[in-house]
Amino acid sequence: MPEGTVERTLVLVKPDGVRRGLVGEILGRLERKQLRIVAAKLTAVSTSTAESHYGEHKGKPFYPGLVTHITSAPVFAAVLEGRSAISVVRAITGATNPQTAAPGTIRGDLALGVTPNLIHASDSPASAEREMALFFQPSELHEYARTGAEYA
Ligand code: IDP
Ligand code: MG
Repeated sequence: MPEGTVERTLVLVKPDGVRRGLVGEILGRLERKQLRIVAAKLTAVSTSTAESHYGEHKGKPFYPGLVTHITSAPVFAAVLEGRSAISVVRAITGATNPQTAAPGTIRGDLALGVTPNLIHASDSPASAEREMALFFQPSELHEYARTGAEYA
């Protein structure tokens, strides 16, 4: 049994991932790690939601471009659940800059730029709670058992 408590984390396939047709590839990598999709939807991100979601970056040089990017086309939002899901999804996501992200990670293998780096993944339990509430109502989160669930 892997260590760690069961956590939920917010994943966004960013507009570049949706427009490149990589939603299935990205979610598939997470599902194959036995993370459980407990919520998912294609949704437009309003400017106010983008500014709240990325509030910690307000004032940084890349912030305006980041808000423009995340609102430029729909995102595919999902909540993934599993043991140590927050750190496990961050590891599969890879480093922010795809030029230095490790091969085998989503960004290392597939991303083409720093702002359009395909995926957002929550970085702490507090961030996950805040970000999940921005994108999903409690009624949109589902409970079920996965079979063969190493990380369930
Ligand atoms: P993370 O997504 O790996 O957690 P953060 O530092 O939280 O990275 O930055 C949030 C997002 O802002 C990144 O995923 C990326 O899209 C964008 N970003 C971060 N740093 C830069 C930069 O130096 N140039 C352009 N975009 C950046
Ligand atoms: Mg971050």
